[in-house]
Amino acid sequence: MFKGVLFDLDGVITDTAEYHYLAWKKLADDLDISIDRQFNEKLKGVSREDSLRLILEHGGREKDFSETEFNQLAKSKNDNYVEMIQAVSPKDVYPGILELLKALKNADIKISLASASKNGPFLLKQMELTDYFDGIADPAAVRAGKPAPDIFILAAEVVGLAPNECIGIEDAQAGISAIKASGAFPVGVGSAKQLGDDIAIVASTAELTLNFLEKQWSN
Ligand code: B16
Ligand code: MG
Repeated sequence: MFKGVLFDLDGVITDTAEYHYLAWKKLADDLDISIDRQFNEKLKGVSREDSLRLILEHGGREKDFSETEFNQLAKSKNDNYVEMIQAVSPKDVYPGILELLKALKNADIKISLASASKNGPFLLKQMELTDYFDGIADPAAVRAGKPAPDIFILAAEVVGLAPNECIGIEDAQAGISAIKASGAFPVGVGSAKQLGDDIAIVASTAELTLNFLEKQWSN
């Protein structure tokens, strides 16, 4: 039996992806770079700085900004994003997630956060989920972001486990690659087309029950 579950946040616990998109879209518009929802798929699970790099490359403007300007652009996107997420509340928790967290707690299975977002702790607080988490991996403390395994390795470590004792849940391609590379057992939220046909996938978080996870683990 698995001893821990490592949760991605954006796209698994709640839908903040739309706010990230709107905040990046505003920044891109200001820079005369055109991005759409399809391009945004590439930014899911990717760190703030790497996302900005991808957007600037997409617009052919990767050489146009000094380091200070780059950092200002990243800050301006985040300021805008943080303003949007003040409205996040317990109502925004995806279906089935609260029930799953309760079931995991009852079964004495460790719960850890493996989000690339530096706003993760604030979002958990807004959704009143902080107390369910035994540990939170600090994305600022890892060298390489997803698809590198670091954040999942750290998420397991902060709850005293090895990745291969844990299930990792992700909605992004980069995140599934990170889980696989860490040695944890991947479960995807989304479609096989996006995430690959070689892993367990649910179309909705409502399907993420303890029973479902146990079945996948023992298969
Ligand atoms: P922040 P996750 C990721 O969260 C998002 O999917 C990604 O779009 C975002 O750029 C990244 O967090 C960094 O977020 O700017 O708030 O630090 O999916 O890993 O929970
Ligand atoms: Mg995600």
